[in-house]
Amino acid sequence: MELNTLLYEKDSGIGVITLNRPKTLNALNDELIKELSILIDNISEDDEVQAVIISGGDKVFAAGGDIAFMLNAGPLMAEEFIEAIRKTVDKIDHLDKPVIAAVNGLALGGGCELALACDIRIAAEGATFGQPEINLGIIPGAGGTQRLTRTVGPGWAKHMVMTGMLIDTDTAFKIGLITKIVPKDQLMNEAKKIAKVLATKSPIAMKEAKRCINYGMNVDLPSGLTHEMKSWVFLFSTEDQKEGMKAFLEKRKPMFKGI
Ligand code: CO8
Repeated sequence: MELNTLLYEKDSGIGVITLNRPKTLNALNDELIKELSILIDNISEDDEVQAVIISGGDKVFAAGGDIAFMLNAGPLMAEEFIEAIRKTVDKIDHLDKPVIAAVNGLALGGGCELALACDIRIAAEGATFGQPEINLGIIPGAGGTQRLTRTVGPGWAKHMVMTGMLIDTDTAFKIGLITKIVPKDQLMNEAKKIAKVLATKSPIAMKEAKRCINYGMNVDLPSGLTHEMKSWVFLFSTEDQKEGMKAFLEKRKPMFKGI
């Protein structure tokens, strides 16, 4: 697949996607969203990939939706654009493989929303997060009022979305937007280290864990617990469950096959 706005490499079961529109600080336009959508579909089908990292390279994660592209949009074009973005961001959220956002520099607007759709977010020292759409006369449209609220709670989500304030890594860590802060030159190493840990687990248990947590955020507790119980029972029909428990008792590392 030829890519103009993204870079993609595969290394030992880990797919690394890099946003690549440096002149606009990786602003997200329709071409990037289309390419990301197709790439996620391909990754979903690729059994060799067991964990995914999304980064924006050394300087910036993404400064948000492309403002120049959106300037003259009317409601119809805005709807078309945001639907494509929403479907793509949802694909990441629903991907049956774990996704890590490795954030360097700015993750603003759609950039922050893209990171929010990932399962694990880590950031380099000096990174900045925010939903500054209110300053442009709009609101977040790719999950910023929803995933952000579910991640950090309504207090911080309202503070960020309504004031448009930007927050540093210490604050992002404190409110649970990210789970790790690392030195700038260690960001990709750390992301790969986490991805490698994820890649050693049973892909089928990983898939169920992600599904249960995502499902549980959108339903009441009894429904979430029922869903979890069904997943738990289902895993006892897999070879990976037998292998995981057998390996523990035999004091060796499990060899999971995802079946
Ligand atoms: N869109 C288009 N171009 C951008 C964007 C952007 N979001 N951000 C920066 N650029 C461009 C600038 O226009 C500039 O271009 P040029 O060199 O041609 O003048 C270049 O990138 C460098 O930017 P600056 O000169 O402004 O760099 P600074 O370091 O001075 O400032 C900032 C960096 C603080 C990031 C500043 O550029 C800024 O405030 N950018 C806008 C941030 C913003 O408001 N983001 C939200 C956008 S709206 C949005 O995301 C909603 C979209 C919903 C879709 C979700 C998609 C997943």
